[in-house]
Amino acid sequence: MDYANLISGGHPQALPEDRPLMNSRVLGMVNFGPVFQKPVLEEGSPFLSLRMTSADEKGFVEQWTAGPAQASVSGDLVYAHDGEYLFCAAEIPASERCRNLTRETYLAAFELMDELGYPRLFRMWNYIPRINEDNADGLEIYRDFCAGRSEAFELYGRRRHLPMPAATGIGAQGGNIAFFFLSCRSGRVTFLENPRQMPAYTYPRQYGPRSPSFARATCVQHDALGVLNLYISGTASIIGHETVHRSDLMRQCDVTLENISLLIGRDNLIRHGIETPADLTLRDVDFIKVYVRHAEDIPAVRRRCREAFAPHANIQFLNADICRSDLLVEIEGIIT
Ligand code: 3HB
Repeated sequence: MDYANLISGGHPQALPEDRPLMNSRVLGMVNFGPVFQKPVLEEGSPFLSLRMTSADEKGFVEQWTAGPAQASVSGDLVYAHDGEYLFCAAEIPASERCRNLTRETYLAAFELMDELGYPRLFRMWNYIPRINEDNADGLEIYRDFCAGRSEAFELYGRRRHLPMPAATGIGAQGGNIAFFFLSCRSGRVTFLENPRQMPAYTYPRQYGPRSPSFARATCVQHDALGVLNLYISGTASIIGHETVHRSDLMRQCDVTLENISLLIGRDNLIRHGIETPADLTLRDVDFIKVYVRHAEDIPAVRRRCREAFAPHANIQFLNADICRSDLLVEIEGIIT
């Protein structure tokens, strides 16, 4: 699968007018800009706009492309698929508590994957406004969201085994909760954990009524094509299950980068039965998103990330709240 991160002032790249409506190579587009718009089909492709910047920031558009794709809408789900990959985006409508609608929307998404024949869910992104604020019952919105998501995995899992994918769960500056995900038909998928982090789905009760449902990374392999892609979840300054270096931005950056290095390092890949021709390091990570809680911290985080990642790596920095109020930075990326 190709991944193109188009920088176009917060608006999708103009698409050629002669593009056949049902034969686009665009599986989905996500705008990281100043305005939220629920997923729609735009020019025949799924398009979601997240409020992730202030009004005067440029933002960027992420475009997922694959083979000739068919796009459609089913209830709240907007999706496209090409025979191997499914991209799907959804909004979770606003309510005083999001648990039930999160569960129902997730279940609808799982059913769509099943119906269309793309059961191997490998990467999800969840954007959650007011993530660290309380809902109507005094429960943090992220924890409320996690409860509904976890129920969806549990309920669906009774029918068909569905391992938890790599994911991101991060704040948005407005709009409604929205998610998008990628699943595939025949790729070999392996879900990775980090040797020095407790799996998030086994976090103790202190972090909420139900644990977050995600793996630390997913490896997707198409052996016949010689393709190996590694999707790294949102990663932060957590060791075991605890946040470390609570108010120290640079130390949080360093632990986060170390966590990614350990996750993608040879020992951990071998532990998960994955063989790569060469050792993977931070220099191999691309399509990076860095979420920074305080806008004024972005320059320092940018400098640190520019040193750590390859000079040609595509890195986007976003000012966003992170799922735990003591986390200051979170980093995700892809190795292709
Ligand atoms: C999540 O809840 O899906 C999640 C949250 C994070 C990092 C990765 C995944 O802060």
